[in-house]
Order: sequence, then structure tokens, then C-alpha cells
Amino acid sequence: MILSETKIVAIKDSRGSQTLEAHITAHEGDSKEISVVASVPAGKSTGIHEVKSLSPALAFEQFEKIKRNIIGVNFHDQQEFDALLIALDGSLDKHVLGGNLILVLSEGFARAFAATRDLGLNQYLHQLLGSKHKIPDRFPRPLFNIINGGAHVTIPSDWDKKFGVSKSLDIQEFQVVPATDDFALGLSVGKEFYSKLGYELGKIYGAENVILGDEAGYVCPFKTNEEALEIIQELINRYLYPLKIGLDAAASQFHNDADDSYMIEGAERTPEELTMLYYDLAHAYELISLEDPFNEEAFDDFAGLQEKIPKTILITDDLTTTNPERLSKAISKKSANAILIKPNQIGTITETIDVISMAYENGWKTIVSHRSGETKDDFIADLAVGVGAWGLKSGAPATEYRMAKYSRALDLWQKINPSGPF
Ligand code: 2PG
Ligand code: MG
Repeated sequence: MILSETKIVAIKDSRGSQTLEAHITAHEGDSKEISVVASVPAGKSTGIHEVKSLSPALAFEQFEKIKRNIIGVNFHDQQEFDALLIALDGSLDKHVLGGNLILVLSEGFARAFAATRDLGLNQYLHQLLGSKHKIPDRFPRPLFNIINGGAHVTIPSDWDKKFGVSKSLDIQEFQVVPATDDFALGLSVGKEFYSKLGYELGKIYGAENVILGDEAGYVCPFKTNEEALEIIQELINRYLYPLKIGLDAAASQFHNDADDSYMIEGAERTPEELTMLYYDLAHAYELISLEDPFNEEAFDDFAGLQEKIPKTILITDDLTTTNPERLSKAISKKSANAILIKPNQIGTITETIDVISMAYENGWKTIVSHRSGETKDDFIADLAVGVGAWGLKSGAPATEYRMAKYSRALDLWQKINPSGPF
């Protein structure tokens, strides 16, 4: 495939920050030209082992330098294109060209390559992985982040005076996960639950004290993590919703490197004490999944917890950063049984697919995830469906940035199940 024209522009993400969008025109042989667009997100609770991003201004400069290596060149496959970008960058953390510039090009290339072959993006990504590993025959479950905490929240300044609440909950994400394989049913239950929860929180805290965090989950003057968990559990029980509870602790955010302790709900805990806290939560709320319960270097603490709560899917995010060396270490240490996949943590689609392949090779599940600062690009929905991920994490079932991914997954679900009732 030859890229005849490629342009990079800056657009605003869900937080109003600038990010990159690629506009690519390409053709294969004498076929007619196709045009695609791709854009990339940005995280806030980023892991230190993620590739580095550049500001749009610096990314434009870098793009000008490499343009001639890309435009007008005939690329035979994704791997060849991505390998060129990796070589042009030449660094380990992609700080030269910027992980964001590399990924926006890599995703744009994937979209264009699929289109020139009349393949859906999900089918194309399926083929990329299928050439390396057998793909699980499953459709991803949505992980809805319905209450936001941690770095994804700005607490209103008057809440300290009014409620004695000056900081967000320590746990970053309180999620509900449908207990059904039917994606359409799961999405519809998730939406209903989200709106019921909003109403319920309004009754408890006053509608004016129910605001939204970065991922469209609710934020209220909660005092403890369990207060939020209790409200979710009670509502599930009251209406018998087919929903399970999941958490992303994003524990690096409340970890103290100096003495390897965790500051949670005003108390300092050792890794052992925190393990017991998770053990209790996992049993009390029958947690289906738990992400990043410890700091991003705590391979052994993850492993200890994994042994204690075998029924909960333990997910690594900042620990592994979609990076093959980090995943390999986590596998050998038996740190968890599932990895969060974020293409922008590693920078190319080829490397993302390789990490997914390594996860499957070792019996791990994958959960494809958005970032807290998102665009309306729905690439990750195709990725989750294409690679048979166990989950698709895209925030609350609300706002166009989060819904873009769930809606695309719904379209793909309905193609496979055209006669479903939802
Ligand atoms: C996470 C992500 C996405 P961020 O920790 O899993 O929810 O957050 O994009 O801020 O790293
Ligand atoms: Mg996370």
C-alpha cells in the first residue's frame, strides 16, 4: 500500500487538551484512493514504563522530518510500516518521534490497509493476531467505570467546608461488568444502571453534588471507598441487575516509594495490610476483577494477592504498560492472570498485537482499554473484538467520547447477532 498523502493536525481531547489526528490517503496498486482518519488519547495516571509523548508542536516538527520516508513508499504490511517508525525513532521509549505520533500513524495505517482490502478493521486486526496465535472465540464484556476517583477527579473547592471532603476517593475506578456474554444486553443494562445510580446518588447527596469525573463516572462527597461500593452493591441487589463489581485501584497513585507503604483512607498500610484489605473487599463484594492493586514495580505483591483471591481476575496496567519485557516478567512471577492493553502505552499496532499474543500464549486474558483523555476514535473497539479480548474498558456508558467505543462494539455485535432483541 502506498500513502499518497498524510497530514497530522491537532484536535482537542475529552479534557480539552490537544492531541494528534492523522489524515491519510492511500491506495493499493491501481485501485482507487481511500481516506481515513485516526486520533490518539492520553492518560493521566500514566505508568513510568509507558512510551513518551510529544507536544503537538514538537510532533509536527518530527513528522516533517520523516514524511519523505513514509509518503510515496510501498509498504507490504503493518509490520514493515511499524518497524520503519521504530527504527526512525531509534529510542527505547519512543521519545524521539513521540509515542503519540508513532501510534497515530500506525493506527491510521491499519485503518487504511484494512480499507484497501475491503476488510473491517476488526477483521484485519483479527488476521494480524491470527497469524501468530489462536484467538479466543469470545466477544468482549464492557467494564463500565461508573464512579470515578483518584487522578480522574477534581473535587469542588467548597466540598471541604460543606462535607469535610477535600480529596477524591483513593480507588480510581468503580466498575460494573455485565454477567452476560450478550454485549447488547450488557450495554443496555449498564446504561440503565448508570442512570438509576445517578438518580440514587442525587437522593443521597443532593443532585447538585453529583458531578462527573474524567471518564464520565459519578463523583460525590464520598468519605470512604466502601461507601461507594455499598451504594453500588445495594442498587444491584435491589433490582437484581446481572452486574458484577470490578475495581481499578491505580495504586501507584497512593504508593509511597520511600518506605513502600500505601496511604489509603488516611491510614498508612504495608503491602501485606493492603493485601488483606483487597482480600476482604474481593469477598464482601464478589469482585469480578481488580486492576493495579499495587505499585507499578510490585510484581511479588501482585503474585501474593493473586494466590489469595483466585476467583477475581487480577489485571495489570501500570505494572506491564503493554510492554513485552514487563509482561514477560509478570508472567514468570505469576503476578496476575490478565493484562490491560492500551496501544498508546507501547506505540505501535504490531507491538500491541505481539503483547496480546504473548498473553494468550501464557493463558492470560486481555482487556483492551481507553485512556482518561480520549478522542472520539473507536479503534479500540475493533481491537477488543478482533483479538477476542475478555473485556473492553471505555469508562461510563455516557458522553460521546466513552460511548463511541461501546457503540462501535455494539455495531460489530449486531453484525454477528442480527436478530437479537436489543
Ligand atoms: C487506567 C486509565 C484508563 P489513565 O488507569 O486504566 O482508565 O487511566 O488513562 O489516566 O492512565
Ligand atoms: Mg488502570
